[in-house]
Amino acid sequence: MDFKEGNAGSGGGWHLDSPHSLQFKAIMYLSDCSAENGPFQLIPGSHDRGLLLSLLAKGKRKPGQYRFTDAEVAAMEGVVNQPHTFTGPQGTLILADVTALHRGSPIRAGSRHALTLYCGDPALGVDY
Ligand SMILES: O=C(O)CCC(=O)C(=O)O
Repeated sequence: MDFKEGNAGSGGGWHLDSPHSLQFKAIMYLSDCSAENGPFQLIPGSHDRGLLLSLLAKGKRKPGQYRFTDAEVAAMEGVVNQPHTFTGPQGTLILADVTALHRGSPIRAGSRHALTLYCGDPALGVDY
């Protein structure tokens, strides 16, 4: 991905891939990744189903909602943790539970190259 004014980053903003079935992604940076060029971010603990239910109960998430604006994530303050940002040199491999809230952060400058492997259980209808 290259910098473009107003870009939402890889993955198109904050989302979770599924709250129902276990899924993870393996992301390898093919270029150095700093805070500027779109590092992967994940909110620790946000895979917790109890937490997702408490967000529903507090009206901070709609049933079936998988995508969240920055403002919606900011409004979750006190319910979810601060995002963790994964910067690293070319060759860094990230294994992420993407039932948690995550995104590639918006690219502020330059570009980011990465290889992503989507992993899930075909028995649960996740057939990548
Ligand atoms: O590439 C990234 O940093 C995250 C991508 C992502 O979450 C997606 O493609 O759904």
